[in-house]
This record gives sequence, C-alpha cells and structure tokens, in this order.
Amino acid sequence: MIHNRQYETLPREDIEQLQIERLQASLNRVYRNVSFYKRTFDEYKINIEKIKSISDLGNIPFTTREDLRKSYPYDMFAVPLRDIVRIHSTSGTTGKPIVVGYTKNDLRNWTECTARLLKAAGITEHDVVQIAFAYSLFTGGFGFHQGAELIGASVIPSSTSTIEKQILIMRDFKTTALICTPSYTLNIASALHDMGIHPEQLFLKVGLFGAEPWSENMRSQIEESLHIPALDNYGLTEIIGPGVAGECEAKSGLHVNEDHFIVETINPKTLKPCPIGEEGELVFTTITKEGFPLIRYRTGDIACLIEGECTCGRSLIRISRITGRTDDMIFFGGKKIFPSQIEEILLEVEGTTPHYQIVLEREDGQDIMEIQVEMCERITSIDELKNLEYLRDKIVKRIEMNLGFQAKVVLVEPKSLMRSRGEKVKRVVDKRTIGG
Ligand code: DLL
Repeated sequence: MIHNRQYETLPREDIEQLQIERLQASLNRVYRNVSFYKRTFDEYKINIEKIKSISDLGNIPFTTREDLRKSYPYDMFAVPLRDIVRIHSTSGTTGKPIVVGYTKNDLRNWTECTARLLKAAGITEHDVVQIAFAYSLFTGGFGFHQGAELIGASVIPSSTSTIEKQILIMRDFKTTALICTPSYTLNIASALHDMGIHPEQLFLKVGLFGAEPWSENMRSQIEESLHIPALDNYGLTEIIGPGVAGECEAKSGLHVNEDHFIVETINPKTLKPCPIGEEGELVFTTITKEGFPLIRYRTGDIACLIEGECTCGRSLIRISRITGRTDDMIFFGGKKIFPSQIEEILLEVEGTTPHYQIVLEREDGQDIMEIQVEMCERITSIDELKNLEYLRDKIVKRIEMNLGFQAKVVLVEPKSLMRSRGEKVKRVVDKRTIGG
C-alpha cells in the first residue's frame, strides 16, 4: 500500500528537480536565519545561486553533531520560538543534548512521513497499532502516534509499560501492529513464551522495528517467534525522528522520503562521496523543515544506497540496513550512550582515575553493563575498604540519576586494566552479539 502515490512514485528526474528546488529554498532559509550557516557559508564562500544540481551540494561543508551540541539549546533554530509547537531532544544527559524544534508544518510533514512507513507495512484504518516507544523527549512514541492517527488506525500509546502489561494489552485489545525496538520485541517474545501464550492466540499481523541496530538473524528470530513480518525503519532526532526511511513489504532496503530529505553516503575518512552500493556514512540534508533545518548532517551511521526499481512501485531511493557507526555510541537497553558520558561522571567522583572499561553482556535478553574503574591508590586498610564501597555506590547512583540505568561498578587496582600498546585502555568490550 502506498500512502502518497504522487510523491512516493515520482519519476527520478522529477524527484531530483523537486529536491533541487526545495534545497535552494532551504539554503536561503538557513543562510538568512541561522547564524551558524551564515558564518559557514560566508567562510567557505558558498554562492547559493550556484547550487544548481544535487551534485553541487558536495561543495557545501558538513554539519556535525559537535556543531549542534555547541548551539545548545536553540541556536540552530531557523524560526522564532513562538513558531515552534513541539520540542524533542536527544538523550545526552550529562553532555549537552541536541534540542530540536518543529513548526506546525514540520509536524504535518513528520506525520506524513511516519504514515508512509505504516502504510508501506500494510497498516490501515482497520488496524490496532500498539506503540511501545517512550512518549517523551525521545521522538519514537509521538512520531509514530501522529502517523498512525492520520491513517485512521486505532492507536494504543502503551509507551514504556512493563512487558507483562504490553502483552496483556496486545492480547486483550487485539493489537494487530506492534511498533517498538527490535530488542524489546525479542523480550516480549520470550515473555510470551514464559506466560504460555502462543502467538496464534494474538491478533498481530505486522511489526515495525527500529531506533537501534539489528540484523537479519534477529529479524528471523522475531518473525519465527511472533509469526509476523518484521520491518525495519530508520530515523534520528536531528533529522526529524522516525520517518526518515523505512522498509516496504518487499524487505529489500529502506525507502528514504526523498521529497523531504536528500541522502548521500560519504567515506568517513576522505569525506568523498561513495559510489552507489558501497558502504559509507549517511549524510542527510532536510529540504522541507522550517524549525530545525540541517544541511549535510553527518549521522555517524554506516549503510549503502540501493538504486533501481523496487517491486512495491516506489521510486524513492533505498538505504541498506544500518551496519555500524563511525563513533563509539553504545546501544544499551534501548538507550544511546557515549562512553564520554560515563567518563564525565567518573571524573566528578574523587578517588577514581579516568581509566575505565565498559563491559557489555546480555543475560536473558537483558543488556547488562559492568564498568571497571581504576582507583587512584591501592587499598591497605579496613577504613579504605569502607571508603571504596562508598565510592562505588556514589558512581552507581550518579549513573542512575544522570543516565537513567543501573550499571554494575567494579573498582579495580591502579593500572590493572589491560592497555593496548599505546597505553590506552580499550573503552568498550561488547560481548553481546546482535540478535544473540
Ligand atoms: O532512534 C528515532 C527513531 C525512533 C527511529 C523510532 C526509528 C524508530 P535517536 O534516538 O536520535 O532517534 O537515535 C538515532 O539511532 O543515528 C542510529 O544510530 C540509530 N538507529 C535508528 N534507527 C535505526 C535502525 C531515533 N533502524 C540513532 N537501525 C541513529 C539501526 C538505527 N540503527
């Protein structure tokens, strides 16, 4: 099913024509209204009028996460706050989060984008859609909610209830479509098994999963345990939230909503464009956003572009599954964390050194984090031992308060963590396998 046949099946030349027109308007808008872009375009002597084709976009410098952090909270907004009707943000709780704003038009476009993903998964007004993403500063819950309502589906904002409650809702409210992260879905599947509920006792027809990396192996596990097709969708707060790209029922790549976003892939080292089909870092330019437009934003996500016709009839370019990141972002129990956020907390606690190692494991479907931290000095007395326990509790509490999860903290002897030849401790040891 295609939600917006006019735009989703445009001939390629028409898509590119539309993109260039909208790009011109966006470049003018950011130059006029966002001091960061005015400065950058002046510095690089960008003449907007000379950007006449999509390949000319390559002359414009990138925007990075760091640029957005520096503009906290509102410096990248291209409209006054009175025109902003919604604010979301990334979860950077210790470091500066990235704050994004939507105008009424932005919300309308965002709603359209998620509605397209839902329709592509076969969801209609006859469906009961259970959204088990947080309704919060995180974009997942609200983003899909709007789209599902636009389609006319019956929406259940079950958000972050307990797994048991999700399952009871799913069974009793006759949910037909489930929307959440793939790892949470596997937890639901295993809880169903424990509760003795067979998938045939449910009404599920399809699931849309995203917001974290997953694999084909994980897709098979979900499909086999819930007896539904499991479709991938991709998005990020900075660009709009969910709705940037999503799979259709053909499951052969994620269609990018190209009438709203221009996608490029670059080699993250040379920063040169990658040939179609070769993996690189995804770079997005928004071409309809008013509140928080971004030009050539480096996402840090690795994927490749897939050209050519899809059996579904959409002409929109596709991206592959996300296969990795260019940075050290950790996906942990539905949260996205940078080791630097943990480091900041450790640096605030006296008695520990900045040498630490994060060890990630998965037990019974739950992510577990152990943080091994070197102490400044060796322990020689009982009093020091007590002090050690106090230190450990302090770190655990701060992590819970600032980052919102529980970690096991182990204080280890000075210089006991394994160092590489360059004398650096490996920051993250991930013993989980995706889908394992
Ligand atoms: O995760 C938006 C979203 C919500 C997407 C619901 C899909 C469904 P952020 O919290 O800003 O936004 O995280 C964005 O998550 O840069 C990727 O690294 C990762 N990510 C999102 N979707 C996928 C996916 C939302 N399908 C970051 N596969 C992105 C792999 C994904 N990684």
